[in-house]
Amino acid sequence: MKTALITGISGQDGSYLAELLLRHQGYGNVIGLTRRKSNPDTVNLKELVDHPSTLLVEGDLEDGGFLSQLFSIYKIDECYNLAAQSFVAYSFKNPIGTLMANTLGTMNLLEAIRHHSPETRFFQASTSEMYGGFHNDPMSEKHDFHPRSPYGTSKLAAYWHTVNMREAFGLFACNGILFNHESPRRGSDFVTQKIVRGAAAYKIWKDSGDGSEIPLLRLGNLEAKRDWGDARDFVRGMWLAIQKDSPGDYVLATGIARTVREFVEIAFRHSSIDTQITWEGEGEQEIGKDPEGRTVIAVDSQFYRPTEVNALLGDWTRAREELDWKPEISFDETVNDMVQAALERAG
Ligand code: NAP
Ligand code: G4F
Repeated sequence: MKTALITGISGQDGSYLAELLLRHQGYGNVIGLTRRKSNPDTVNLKELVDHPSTLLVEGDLEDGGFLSQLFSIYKIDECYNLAAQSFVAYSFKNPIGTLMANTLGTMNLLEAIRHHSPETRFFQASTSEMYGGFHNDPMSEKHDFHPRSPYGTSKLAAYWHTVNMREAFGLFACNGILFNHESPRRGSDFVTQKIVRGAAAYKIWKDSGDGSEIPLLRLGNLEAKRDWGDARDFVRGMWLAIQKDSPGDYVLATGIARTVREFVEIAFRHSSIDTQITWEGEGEQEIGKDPEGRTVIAVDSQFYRPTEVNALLGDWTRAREELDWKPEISFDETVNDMVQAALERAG
């Protein structure tokens, strides 16, 4: 039975991937890399902490010596590198920290594999942010990269390092070029989670009728377009990529893009919230109102980015043809699950 190492197991993708490997693919062991916290938040790890085949190991991707030790002690068949400083907006505030985790961290892992466990198969969580949004047609593995944030540049270096380790030393090292993917486990800073939690807070405020101040959802660029898939589909694609006879790089996407504005309208229209948003004003003055004319959404320039990726749309033909992968969870199901989870959390 196989042993997998998942970095970033406490994150959205890491936790779903661990559950997939243990529940559906019969892995003997999943080793999860976690960082020590003074107040551990194991919400994503609920099903994993007590699982007899899960081993949570405390450590940091930036500690190359620790990673080498890990690969010397355990026989690891597959390594999924999902750990990252993954928030694009924060990468402008902390570019060096972002590079340390995302680029140096990936290089540390690949060095540990190269020197201590060259048979380990390696999957790198690369990103559609590497494209920068300059292409008008759906982006495939053949399109050029032009990152627009320190996050994007850090991930691009890690992408090419992964390719180089494959070409230079014959490692089984593959990249998933992942377009945005969401779920109830999405981190609270990302726009979709912010929106569904905002919608849930509005609904609870409306139902309470207690005369308190209406919760205001502050957002940045409403026109940005993203190709939003579901994390539970994407972790299956990661697993399929590492099962191939030979390593390759694969776009995982849905091929449908929507604006942030559309996401807001859809989330608030959800049957549990049942609110039609109408818009007034323009740019930084724009607001969204509920049917009673109350301001529910305000555009706030603090959420604009110094450089924006305006639109991302993926072409996942190669993943369909070579991995037999396809997105199975519809956009509506993802939004529905996220709204329900946000309501439960807020309630
Ligand atoms: P996430 O929820 O933000 O999780 C990131 C994980 O990385 C967390 O477990 C975090 O640990 C861990 N981490 C951060 N820095 C670390 C370090 N220096 N050492 C060890 N662990 C560290 O991210 P996600 O949405 O699951 O995404 C998974 C991967 O896919 C990331 O690499 C991301 O960049 C990439 N990606 C995601 C998307 C998407 O739409 N979700 C799209 C393209 C690419 P803590 O819990 O301690 O913070
Ligand atoms: O949800 P976001 O922060 O995700 P973003 O920047 O697309 O990055 C995510 O997807 C990447 C793949 O393409 C991953 F590599 C990365 O790790 C991460 O998972 O923002 C989406 C869009 C942006 O255009 C942003 O400017 O929403 C816009 N936006 C508008 N208002 C906002 C907000 N984003 C955030 N986070 N918060 C806002 O209030």
